[in-house]
Amino acid sequence: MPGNRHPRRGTRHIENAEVARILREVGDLLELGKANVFRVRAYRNAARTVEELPAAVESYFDGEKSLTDVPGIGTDLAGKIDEIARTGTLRLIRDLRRRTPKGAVDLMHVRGIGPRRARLLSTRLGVRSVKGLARAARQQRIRQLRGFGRKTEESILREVAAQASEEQRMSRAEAAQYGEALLAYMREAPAVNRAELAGSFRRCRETVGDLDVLVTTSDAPATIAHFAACPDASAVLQRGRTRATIRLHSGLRVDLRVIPDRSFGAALHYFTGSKAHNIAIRRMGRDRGLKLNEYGVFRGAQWISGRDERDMFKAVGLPWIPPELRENGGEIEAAAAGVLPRLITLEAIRGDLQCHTVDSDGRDTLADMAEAAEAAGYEYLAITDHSPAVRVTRGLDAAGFRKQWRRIDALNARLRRLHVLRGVEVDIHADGSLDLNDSILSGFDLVLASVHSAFSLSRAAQTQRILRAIAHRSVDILAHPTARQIGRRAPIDLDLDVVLREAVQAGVWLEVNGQPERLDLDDAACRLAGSLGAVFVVGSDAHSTAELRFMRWGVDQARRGWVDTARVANAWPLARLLRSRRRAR
Ligand code: DGT
Ligand code: CA
Ligand code: CA
Ligand code: ZN
Repeated sequence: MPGNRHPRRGTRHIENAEVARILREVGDLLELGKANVFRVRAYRNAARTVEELPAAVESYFDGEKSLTDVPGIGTDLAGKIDEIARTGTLRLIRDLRRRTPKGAVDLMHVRGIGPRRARLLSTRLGVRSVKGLARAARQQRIRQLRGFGRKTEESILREVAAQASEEQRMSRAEAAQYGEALLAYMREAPAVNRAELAGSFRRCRETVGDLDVLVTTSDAPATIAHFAACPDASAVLQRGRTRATIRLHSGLRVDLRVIPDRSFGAALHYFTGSKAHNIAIRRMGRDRGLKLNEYGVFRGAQWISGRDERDMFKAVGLPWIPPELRENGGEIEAAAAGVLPRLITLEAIRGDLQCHTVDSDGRDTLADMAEAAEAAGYEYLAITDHSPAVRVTRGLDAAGFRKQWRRIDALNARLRRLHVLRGVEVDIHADGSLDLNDSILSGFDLVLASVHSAFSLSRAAQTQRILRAIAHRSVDILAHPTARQIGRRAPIDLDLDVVLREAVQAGVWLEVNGQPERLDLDDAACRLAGSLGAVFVVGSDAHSTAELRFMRWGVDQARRGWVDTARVANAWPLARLLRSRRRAR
């Protein structure tokens, strides 16, 4: 990890995600205050940039490197970020909040409500929260406002209901920042021996409801006090002798349990869940005359084991089952039969097969991306810039790609350990045709095809569209196959079963995209594809060198989908990968 992670004196540690959250709130508040759009956008872009920094923000204030060297961050923003890092907040945000109608920021996060409507709802109807908004809609008060009709009111009610369920959950990538920081913080406490994250986070679910932290300690009261005093906590919701719950400024709740040393494995198993998995394992124990709980394995009143998580499985005659599989979805039967998959790991990944450069919508150059991939230990990297149809991203045309190939050749002559592949992410038109013609497509080492438009075609039309793309002989990989963006865009309506079967039949590999908001295919689709005999590719879809690390999230999602290392093309050596491509067969 480059850079110095030690905060300078006078700077408390703050997560990049927290800094980003504050910058985003400034953007929202400015927009509500009718500020200049460029100023609003500058804060939102800065939030994204901060999230992607390769090191903690405070490491940018100790001389060696400077935040102002980061594209998009000028001296003004750098000053603001410095203030956040020093004080945990911003004077500006306090001023803005004072001038903004209460609750308006929350209202703006309801789909269909922009700053103008949020202001009106807050000032005219006195709506102060999303709950209040739902109440006002049910009482049919919203339709009485000018510019709001009955239809708007109904759609607001639907959105609030839909968001109520998903908004409570945080994406895995964001939760990871808070969770890992909290673990480090808990491990600093003198009495703490072990600290681990359990729950849905350990099972690698794509979102988490809350975080579950387990610790063993020689001094439970001191450890609980340390937890409650966490600088990231906005409230202590519960506090007992062996457990406590806090809420972080981001809204994320964290449960802490203090565990006796000899029960650590039992508690880790219990609090990792899922509940359905736990119940099934406990039942197996009961059949053997054993009691299994969060303290251990018992025969009658006698404690037998539970120090190590393996003890829990051993007690019921099973090998250890990876947390990602623990959903009582067949993992217990597979373990009993000795046919658990050898799940793909980050270490097994030899290269990345999707990334973008400044030649389309990436933020770093071809050479930068290649050098970063080499530094990450990869053997190969496919550069897969967009084709022209993806207009917002300024894709490359045939001539542009030919020029890029010459630069790739020159790069390959220079690089020692990494081989750069000539790739492309070619757009699939609404009718299923591709955005580049065969004469250029045949010149690539690897062709990814994907959907970036016409998301709302009928199921039949959408399925035909993808089938037609798959039938195209130059397509090697179907990238982010459902085009969903978590919390923003539903998956396209597809007969996934038919599409996956056809892809497998044609020898088209299926991507598991590691962008935190994509994670596409998702876990269930991976499992289905795997059962049909699919070959997978895990890609970061990096748009900067920092985003090459998104491989991690793709691997996690693939693991949840039971993906075996042997079935992942980019875990193969380059020669095998090239030989096995659809076009080579
Ligand atoms: P989440 O937080 O909604 O993303 O999902 P989890 O799985 O982290 O659920 P959470 O935080 O409520 O509880 C953590 C784990 O504790 C859960 O996966 C299994 C275990 N657990 C919680 N309540 C029960 C229960 O009533 N019975 C059993 N057997 N296990 C439970
Ligand atoms: Ca949880
Ligand atoms: Ca919990
Ligand atoms: Zn894409």
